[in-house]
Amino acid sequence: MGLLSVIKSGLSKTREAILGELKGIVGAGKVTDEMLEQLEEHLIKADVGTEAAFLLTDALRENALGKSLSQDEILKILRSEAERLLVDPPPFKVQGNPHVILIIGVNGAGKTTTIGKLAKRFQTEGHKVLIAAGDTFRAAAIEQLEVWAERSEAEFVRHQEGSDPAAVAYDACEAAKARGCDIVIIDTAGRLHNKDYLMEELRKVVRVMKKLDEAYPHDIWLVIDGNTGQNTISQTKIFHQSFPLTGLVVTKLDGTARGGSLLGIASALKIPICWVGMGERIDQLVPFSKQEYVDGLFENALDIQE
Ligand SMILES: Nc1nc2c(ncn2[C@@H]2O[C@H](COP(=O)(O)OP(=O)(O)O)[C@@H](O)[C@H]2O)c(=O)[nH]1
Ligand SMILES: [Mg+2]
Repeated sequence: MGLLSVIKSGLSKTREAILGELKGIVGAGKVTDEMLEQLEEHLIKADVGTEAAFLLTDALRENALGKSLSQDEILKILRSEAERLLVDPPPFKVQGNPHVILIIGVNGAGKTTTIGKLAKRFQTEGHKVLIAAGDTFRAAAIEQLEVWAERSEAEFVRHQEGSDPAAVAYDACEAAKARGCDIVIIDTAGRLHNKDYLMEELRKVVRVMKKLDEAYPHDIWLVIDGNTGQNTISQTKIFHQSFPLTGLVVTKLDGTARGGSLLGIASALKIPICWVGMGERIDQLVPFSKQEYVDGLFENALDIQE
């Protein structure tokens, strides 16, 4: 499956949630205040977030209030406002030798799966990747990552179940140098942002790595489950206060009707969405692109390109 089809089919439920009812609201006669109110309410229900819903509706108010526009013209205005709310992430660049990426997030968000997908992608691009089992809580978590290491043909570092994740991270960075790897990706146990001891454990991981190189980790990516919708925003803010996040990964956009939440996330947080998970398979992680995302939501351009 090509990239565009992955995005388009992944967003199908979200597209249905946003466009289905929306087409019933707009495009029947003049754009009125009442219609705009209905639209705003609908967008909030579709989990676009209150701020983004307001901004989208407002763009229509400014451009179209009192005018008779076709449905397509209205969708075009919404589409370009949606695109304006989003930012493209900076392209990924290896900044260190090795470049170290720490992956964090709550339980079940998709961290381990994302690491497998990233490892595969980076390996395919010609990098030599090492992944490290920093989730030492359960043996199963270590084994799960080991399977992804095999699939992606990445190097793998693990300690025993119950060992100190900071020691795993430290060893991983050293091993990467010894084995000539240029990217290290470190898995961590799922943690709630409101559990202090777990946050402290993560701080230690960062602190210990910095003993090797002050620049480590170059990236801290928070993985969030796309099903969580707007609820993820407060969670992300708290993580961001403790750890300077350099990017977000939003997973499970394929199974959810709440993929519009990316608009809310982007307008509420100044953290780039770097990757999106569009399925469980190894090739179903795609770099976030605002244009492809918006095309996926509003159909049009994708149909032409395919
Ligand atoms: N449909 C779908 N499932 C995903 C995606 N990413 C992860 N998952 C699934 O979510 C579940 C939890 O993933 P896991 O990587 O173990 O989460 P972790 O606890 O954060 O490490 C697994 O069943 C994954 O297959 C995705 O993009 N789409
Ligand atoms: Mg995991």
